Amino acid sequence: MKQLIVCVMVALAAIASVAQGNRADYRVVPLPNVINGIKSADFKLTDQCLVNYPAVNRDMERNAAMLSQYVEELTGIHLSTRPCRDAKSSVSNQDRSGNISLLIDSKVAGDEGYSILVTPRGVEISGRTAAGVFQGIQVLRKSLPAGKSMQILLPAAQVAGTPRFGYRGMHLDCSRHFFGVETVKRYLDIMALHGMNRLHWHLTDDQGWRIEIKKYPRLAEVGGWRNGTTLGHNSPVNDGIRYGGYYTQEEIRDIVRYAAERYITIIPEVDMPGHMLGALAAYPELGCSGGPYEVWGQWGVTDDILCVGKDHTLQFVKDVLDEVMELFPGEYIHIGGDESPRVRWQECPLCQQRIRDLGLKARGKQSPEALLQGWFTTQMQQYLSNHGRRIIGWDELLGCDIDTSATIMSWRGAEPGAQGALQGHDVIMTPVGPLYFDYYQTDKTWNEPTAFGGCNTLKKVYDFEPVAADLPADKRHHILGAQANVWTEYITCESQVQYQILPRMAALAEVQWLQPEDKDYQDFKARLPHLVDIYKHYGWTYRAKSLTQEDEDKTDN
Ligand code: TNX
Repeated sequence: MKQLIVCVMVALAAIASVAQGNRADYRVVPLPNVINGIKSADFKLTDQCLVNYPAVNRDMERNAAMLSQYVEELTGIHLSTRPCRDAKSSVSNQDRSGNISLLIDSKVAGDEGYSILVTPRGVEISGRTAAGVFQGIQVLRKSLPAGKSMQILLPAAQVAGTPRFGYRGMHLDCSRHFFGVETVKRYLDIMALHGMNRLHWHLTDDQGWRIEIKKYPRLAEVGGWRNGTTLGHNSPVNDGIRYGGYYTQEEIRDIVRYAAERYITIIPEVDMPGHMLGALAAYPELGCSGGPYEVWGQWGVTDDILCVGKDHTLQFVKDVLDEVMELFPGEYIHIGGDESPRVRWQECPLCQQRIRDLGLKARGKQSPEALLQGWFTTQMQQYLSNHGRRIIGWDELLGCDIDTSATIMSWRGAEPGAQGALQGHDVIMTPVGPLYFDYYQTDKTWNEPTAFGGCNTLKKVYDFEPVAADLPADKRHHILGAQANVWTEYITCESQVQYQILPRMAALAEVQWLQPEDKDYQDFKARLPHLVDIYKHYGWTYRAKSLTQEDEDKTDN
């Protein structure tokens, strides 16, 4: 009897939840450009619905499987997928009825634009490309109420969007702390949910070399391990615990594939000629003094960098780049170029000989050594360009006399980026303020996990404008987009990574997708809790205090 009563109560509760209406809400983050309600009945999403896709299209087949997986993860409703083949290799009207259909439609605006049409008869998610359809899938996914249900009502509407910027990035430093394959994949999942499409993967640095290079096995085996890590902000205390790890080439291929399935391109960074202690520890002959060197257990900038007076060093870098290019098919390779002190070069007979051979003479603010870095960078740029690739470098490269085919990542503020654009460089905006997500998200730091410093609040991220107001019209196209950087000196585990990025990634997503006139912080804050429900549903860590009004920092006002 008792059991029967419980069953009846459970059944009543289920009916009540459907009766209340488990309704989708298309006002997601980032906000679609168009949400036009249609006066008509809702579409009922149940496990009777199929996800149709054009049979001949492999990408659309995967999109369909992904949509089905998302819906099931969020709501428990299982949708089968179905390949369709009408005369135009698409989905016939008859097949569309009662179902969700994924469609390629050349009329949808933008390479990654999407259009969603919901009527009582069916749901259509269209894009000019499969990547656009995937963005539409993310919007539909985010519109669903998270939690078990039997039926979800989708209000009849036309919803559409196209991103403002083509480059919508996140960065992850896996050198200072190492994050395994599953963590990187989850990072990509989080990016996909936020409509982002570029992962800048920082793979090498003074504190650890993290990518297997077959020709130089010691890079990972020796350069991938340090004997201990300083505690706190370079305190005199070192934990003395051997720390490290690296990705095998097979793991990298797996991650690159996983990203591509989510329409995310990975841009690997091999930082040079500075931030190279990992490599120097493995192959000391690559440095000016010949070593010995140790993989660093502290943070900061070391004077020990690659010796570019030796031809051997150049050959080494080219060999490494050969393997990197094989692993990463995207157009861009990031070659760093930041924080590269030149004191070793000033003292190194081989580097000085190179300067003389090249006839490099101080020019204005540029020392011969700065020009030597420019020469080195240009060598690598040309090497990559001969292989059909382009370089990205940190904004220090602007002082090194490199040509405008290099794309500049503006990190020491937004001004270097604007300067770079004026000179004709393409630019990606990643200024420390407010796009360093390793910085604190509040000025009340006492209850926060240790961070690098700074104060990049949710609101500051939201208010960031990548294109300087006074940038001339004919230079504005050089600003390709924006990216947040996640340096991991003080970020030791996955939940801390997630805490630093969520919900700031949501604010960045609106910077990347919306036109400035369409942004509205209060409206964003009202839409954010639903996205956070999805974070919770997936068990991701986020900074809950950023959701409440009370926590807004005085620095915001
Ligand atoms: C500067 S951004 C660096 C990194 C540090 C970061 C800490 C850049 C090109 N270099 O090496 O990890 O600051 O926020």
